[in-house]
Amino acid sequence: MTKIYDHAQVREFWQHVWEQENVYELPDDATDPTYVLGMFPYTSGTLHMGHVRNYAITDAYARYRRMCGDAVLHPMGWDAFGLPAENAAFERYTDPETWTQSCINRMREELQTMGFGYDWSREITTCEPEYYRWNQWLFTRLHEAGLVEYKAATVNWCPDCETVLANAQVEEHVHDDGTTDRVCWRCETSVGRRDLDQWFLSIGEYAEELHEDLEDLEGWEENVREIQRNWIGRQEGVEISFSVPDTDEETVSVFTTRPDTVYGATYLALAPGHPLTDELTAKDDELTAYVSALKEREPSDVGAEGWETDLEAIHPLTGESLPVYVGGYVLEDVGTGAVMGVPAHNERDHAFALEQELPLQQVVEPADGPVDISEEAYTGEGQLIESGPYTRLETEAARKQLIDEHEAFEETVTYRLRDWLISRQRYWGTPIPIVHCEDCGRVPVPDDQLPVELPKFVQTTGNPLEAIDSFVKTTCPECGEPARRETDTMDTFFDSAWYYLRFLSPDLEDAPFDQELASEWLPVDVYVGGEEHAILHLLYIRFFTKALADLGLLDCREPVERLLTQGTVLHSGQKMSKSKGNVVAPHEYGAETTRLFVLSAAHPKQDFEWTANNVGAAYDLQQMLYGMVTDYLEATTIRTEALPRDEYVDREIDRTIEAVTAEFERLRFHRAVSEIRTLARLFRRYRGYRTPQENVWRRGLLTLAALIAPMAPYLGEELWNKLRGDGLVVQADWPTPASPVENARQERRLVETTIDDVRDITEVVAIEDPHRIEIVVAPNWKFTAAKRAADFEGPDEAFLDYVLTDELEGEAGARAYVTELKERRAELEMPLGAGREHELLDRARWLLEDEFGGEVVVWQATAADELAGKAKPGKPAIEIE
Ligand code: ANZ
Ligand code: ZN
Repeated sequence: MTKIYDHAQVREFWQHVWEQENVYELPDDATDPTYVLGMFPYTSGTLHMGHVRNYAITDAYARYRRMCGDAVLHPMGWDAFGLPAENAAFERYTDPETWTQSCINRMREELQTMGFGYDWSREITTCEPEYYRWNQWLFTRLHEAGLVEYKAATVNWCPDCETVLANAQVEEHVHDDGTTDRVCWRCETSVGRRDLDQWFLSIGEYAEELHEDLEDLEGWEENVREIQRNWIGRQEGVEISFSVPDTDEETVSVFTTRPDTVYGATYLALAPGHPLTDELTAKDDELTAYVSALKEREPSDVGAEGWETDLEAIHPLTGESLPVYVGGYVLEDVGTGAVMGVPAHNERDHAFALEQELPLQQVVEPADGPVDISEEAYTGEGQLIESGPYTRLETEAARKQLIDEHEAFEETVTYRLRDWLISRQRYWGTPIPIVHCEDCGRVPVPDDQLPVELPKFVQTTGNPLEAIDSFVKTTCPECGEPARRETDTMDTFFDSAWYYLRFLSPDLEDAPFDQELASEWLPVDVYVGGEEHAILHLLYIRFFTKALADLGLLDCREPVERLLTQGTVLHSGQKMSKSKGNVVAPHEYGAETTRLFVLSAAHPKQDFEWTANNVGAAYDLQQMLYGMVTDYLEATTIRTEALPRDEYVDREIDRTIEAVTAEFERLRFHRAVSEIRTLARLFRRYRGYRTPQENVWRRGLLTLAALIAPMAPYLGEELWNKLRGDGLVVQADWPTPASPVENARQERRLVETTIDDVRDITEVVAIEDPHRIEIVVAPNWKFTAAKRAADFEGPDEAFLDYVLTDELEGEAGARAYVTELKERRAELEMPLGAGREHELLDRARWLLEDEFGGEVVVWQATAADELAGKAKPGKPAIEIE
């Protein structure tokens, strides 16, 4: 029998068996399955280490829950639309569909090689009309619900590719003279800004709920919730309205978080895109040119540039007139798009005022005395000065009073979250199901005409859809006259915002998902993916869930109960990536070794470094387990009667089961692997020491096979099969302890510290070959004292009186021991008991004999013994000769 395990030789066999037995398929009538989901991959054509890590986690958890008896939904699909497929098609003279399909086939095979157990009967592919028709259907429902808007937006535009670019597709180019340029990632042409009519989803309407519900997402890591909170950017503040004579609106509202500084306002500034700015540009060509130049630039580059208008604003409290500017630093989509300038107390206003030579008016003084605001704004709290009737009030109190006393002050909440721009001027996405008709306007395509299918691809610059007449030219669904089809396609984040629902009923033909199943099977129990999705995807999926709930399609309002964002796999200190040339392919070290390694390397949230050494350790563990099983099968001498050391090893099996189970629940697979490794090493010693006992030996090996199976499934099956000859480990029950393990940790600690102590002593006194080691358990009275001490809950002063009973006081050294207990009070735990300690140490005797040689005896001290003074509960005395 060969003792080297090679998963490549057994892989196909087990895959075949799993398929025959249908072990991963979840029937539609399953009740309340555990839904385990990994973020489905973009179809780039190859699996990278980030995928392997992500899917190794979900697979291990799914397999574990299945062995625990749950019905498990663990599906896989393809995020198959997106610009790179168009580029790849362009370079390879093919079309995006053919290209994507070949990528999918490659990746599916890679996933199968890795041994991931998916319910492939539920596979979904977002670029197929069967899927994207439901994107269109959902778009239409959102449109009906008033959550879709068509409006002008300033976007990045590449004149050469003739398309909008996402911010992430704009690169910074540094010229030789140090100046920089924003260029297209594909053709390096300078990117401009353009105002274009675009489709938006009104995610802003859900800003409050998206913010509020983060509080209850206890299964999400706090850092992800915090990132979302910042992105939503909820801010409480006040709108103050200033009247601005000689304008259409007659007033301008500003948003501020510091209404208490209102007496320090020395000007008003409008964003370049503010409606009042528009009103002015209509009458002033010079201003128009100035404003459109400003809009071309990043607001952060604009510094303190501005334009003084002829308007004046009336201060609502003093009646003074203030100049009105168009300010490059004022953001159109923050607050109201207008600010009151308080240069003395706001840094950006300060810079603007210096540049524009506007006055500084200090109105807040810090508690510890006057400050000089000529160089720098004072932005802290304090006491009001020069503020009319509010002078001398604390800033906080002033804010309350101003809001209470003036109608021009209105409390409000603003959000940083912007509406979601879903238009892309690209081919490889879901066509937005709208027809532009001269008479009827923008008409949604009726449901019975969905899907609007993508026409055959053509090679062209710009958006291929615009070049395909047969696609563009259509008739209006309302009036039947000739009309134009919308040529924008959807952002692919739309596809992934609801894909988790499609897995419930992937073949359903009359709805995007089965509502009954949804109400029973959702939310997703565990969702795992890259931390880079903390904002966009994870916000969109939450938004969709809430919007669909409001449409009456869903009855849950959060998609994911427990979220894990896994860390990055590094190589030479950097994220593995093609462009850095530091990629290790998943199969380079063997698929199963790789998945076991990525699970064992670190806490799933932590980044870790790929090193060949550590991969070797994962390989060695597999070989060790395999070798142990073949060795067992070949063993000829067998012992049946049980000795104390067998009890010890048996108990270690229970402890390991308990520990591994807890680590699986916490998704801490690295700890699970190290528990398994520890037990395997113990078994190797047990076997090497003297003939093992048949039942314990066999139970240990079967347990190891079951515990490793979710992480190394081929190996798990091999071991299981060799040991049992029938049945599958994927379908086996998760092991449970044979006896209760409530004190397991404490017991293990007793044995470990005792062995450590023996080791220390032999080193300190340099005894190479001890011929006798005595382990002496503390006398009974010390256990009595330690128990009373652990029980006691009163104040420190009463401790001695309570613990030191009359009876105990009779023992020599009792007062000193109880005093010591009092000092360690915070860390005391209930002792195991003298009898139990004795029993445990006796069972562990063989470990000492094995390590140190000689004879080992364990006995309990009585009060009279010399060693009684040294021995304590949890810490026996040790005597070595
Ligand atoms: C007056 C004021 C006085 C402000 C003061 C601050 C301090 P932060 O600073 O992050 O809390 N603001 C409002 N709308 C803006 C816009 N559209 N573009 C740029 N800035 C804008 O954000 C709130 C502050 O940002 C607001 O409070 C406003 O300046 C500025 F001593 O108003 B403040
Ligand atoms: Zn029409």
